[in-house]
Amino acid sequence: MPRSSGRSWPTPGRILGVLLCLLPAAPLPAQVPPDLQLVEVASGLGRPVAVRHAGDGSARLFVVDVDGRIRVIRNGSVLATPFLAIDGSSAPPPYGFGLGGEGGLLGLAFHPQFEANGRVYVYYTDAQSDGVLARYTVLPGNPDRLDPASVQVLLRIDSDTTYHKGGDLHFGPDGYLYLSVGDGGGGISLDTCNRAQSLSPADLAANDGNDPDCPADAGFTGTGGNPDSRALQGKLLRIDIDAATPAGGNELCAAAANGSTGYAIPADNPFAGTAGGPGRCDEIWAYGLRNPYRFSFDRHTGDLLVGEVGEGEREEINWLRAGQGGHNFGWPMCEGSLGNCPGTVAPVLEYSHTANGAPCSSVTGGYRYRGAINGLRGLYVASDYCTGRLRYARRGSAGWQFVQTGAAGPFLEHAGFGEGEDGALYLALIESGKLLRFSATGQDGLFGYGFD
Ligand SMILES: [Ca+2]
Ligand SMILES: [Ca+2]
Ligand SMILES: [Ca+2]
Repeated sequence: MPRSSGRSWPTPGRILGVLLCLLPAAPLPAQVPPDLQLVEVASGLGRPVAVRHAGDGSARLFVVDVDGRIRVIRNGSVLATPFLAIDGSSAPPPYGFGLGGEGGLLGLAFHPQFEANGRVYVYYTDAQSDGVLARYTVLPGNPDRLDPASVQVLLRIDSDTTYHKGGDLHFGPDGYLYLSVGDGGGGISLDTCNRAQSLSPADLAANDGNDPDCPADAGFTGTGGNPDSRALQGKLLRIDIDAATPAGGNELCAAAANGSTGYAIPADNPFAGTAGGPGRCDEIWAYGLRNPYRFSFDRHTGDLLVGEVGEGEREEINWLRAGQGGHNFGWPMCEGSLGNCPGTVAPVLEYSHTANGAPCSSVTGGYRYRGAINGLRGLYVASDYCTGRLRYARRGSAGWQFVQTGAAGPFLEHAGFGEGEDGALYLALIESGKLLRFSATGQDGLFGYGFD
């Protein structure tokens, strides 16, 4: 990665559960199990950045290759035909699929009722580096393939650079779809277009005084894109994809010209309608983010943890309790706890770019572990794309704190995490195209996930 801060790709059983509920809660571990190891479970996965399960009891894993493929791992084998192959010819118009800078296929989420409706959501960048949220449906009779012809574009976000794309996608425990969007700043950038702090289109800077890159571009608006979508950058969005918004006046910043969208706004979004002030984009759940590249939900508590890639000083983890939105996480006035940003929400975890003598830093947000390894359960696991150092954190009476930092690992490899249906935790290696599983043979066993 050429910059120390931006993220850029290298060029090239129920009964047991009842019993467990009667037991006193185990204390969170103070450190990771001594026999914890990363075991390779698959290779030949392209350039993976995310891992998902379908929640349908199939135990399949789906690996997102940033180059536009989603590969299926079934019974330990990578299927020859991808779940989805999205490229310049198969992606819908106007601009297909693109791989500039930090772009590509970035996010994947399975509908909570996927087993019944076969619906899958992806987020990618097009050839103009603008963001696209699209829905696909599985081919009838073949749950290992998506039907390319089923594609429906739900939302497009104008962006002016190839950097700070965010792009992670998850359904929350509330059934709504959450999408992280970076500020679109170009490489090292202090977001002088004010995208991350913009709650309404009127808050966007007309020009940043250096480059004329703040206004919407004609290629986007000329193809039906909503210029107000620029105000969705540097945000976490929350939308209801099981409903639509009819034509008419509204405050949806990615609506079509007549106001309609293929999604609706949950009534308790912080800026739904005139909540929080008139004109503010209804899609916004939280804001003040630079590059919320990877985030996750804690499958037990429903809390949301966001890995926020910093600029030149700090990497941070932001925490939202289940069902709570409207947070301003401070960017660009603050980077981590550095800066002056009264009234904003500080990260719960952060580390310096010079920690452990690191040559560079770029946090890769992970998961709060809820798998079968007793000694790891309840710890939040993240890594760093530059240093390859795994970090483990616990939440105790004093709040969140790191309990262990791993040794330096492979450079530019740790690009994304994911959970299996059983709660197993996986790490994707983007350069070598491998998938690793967290394992600790001495501690796997009886007390499977479901107990905290
Ligand atoms: Ca654009
Ligand atoms: Ca509003
Ligand atoms: Ca922050």
